[in-house]
Amino acid sequence: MRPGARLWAAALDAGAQAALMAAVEAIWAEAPPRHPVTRWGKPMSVGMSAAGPLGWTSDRRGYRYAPAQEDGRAWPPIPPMLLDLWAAAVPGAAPPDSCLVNLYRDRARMGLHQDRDEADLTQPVVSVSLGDEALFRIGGAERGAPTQSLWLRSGDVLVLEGPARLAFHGIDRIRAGSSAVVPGGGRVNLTLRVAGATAAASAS
Ligand code: MD3
Ligand code: FE
Repeated sequence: MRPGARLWAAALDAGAQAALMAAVEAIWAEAPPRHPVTRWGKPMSVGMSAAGPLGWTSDRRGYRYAPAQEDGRAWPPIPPMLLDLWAAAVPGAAPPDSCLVNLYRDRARMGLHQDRDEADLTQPVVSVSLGDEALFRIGGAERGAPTQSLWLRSGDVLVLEGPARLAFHGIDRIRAGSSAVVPGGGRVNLTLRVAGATAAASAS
C-alpha cells in the first residue's frame, strides 16, 4: 500500500470482533447513529455516532468536532479494548480523544474526502472494520491523484500516518451479506483519532 498506510489484516479474531460489536452497541445506546446532512442539505447514507471527549456533529454551520451530542449529553467513553489497540498499533502517538463510529447498511457509501479537521495532523488515525466487506479507496494528498482500492474485512485494522494521513479516501460499496458480525447486517467502522490539541502541541 502507499507509504504511511499499513493494513493489519485479521488483527481481531472472532472473539475480539464480538466483544467490540457489544461495545459498539453500548455506544449506540448512549449515542444513537444519526445521518448528518451535508452542506448541500442531503442526509449522508452512513449512520454516524462517536465515543470519547470529542465526537462529530453537523448542522447548518457545517461539520465539526464537538464535546457533546446535539441534545447536550456527553459522548460515551472510548472502549478500553480500542485504547489498547491504539497503543499496540501506534506506540508513541498521543492518546486518542475521539472515536468515530460509522454504520453502513446495504447501500451506504462514503465519497472521497480528506480528514483534516484535527488539530495536529502529524498524529495517526487507526481504523477498525467490523461486519460486511467494504471496498476502500485511497489516493494521494491531491484530489485527482491516482487511487488504489482494497477490500477491508471484519477484524482488519488500518493505520494511516505520515504521507498517508492527508490522503483522499472513501468507501465505494459494501458487500452485503458477507459477514454476520453486525446484528441486522452491514458494516461498522471505528476510527480512532487525536482530534483536539495534544499536550505537546499546546506546550510549544
Ligand atoms: C485515511 N471512514 O471516518 S476508514 C472517516 O470506512 C472515514 O468508515 C471510512 O473515512 C470508513 O473519516 C474509511 C479508513 C480511514 C479512516 C481515516 C483516514 C482512512 C483514512 C484518515 C486519513 C487517511
Ligand atoms: Fe475519512
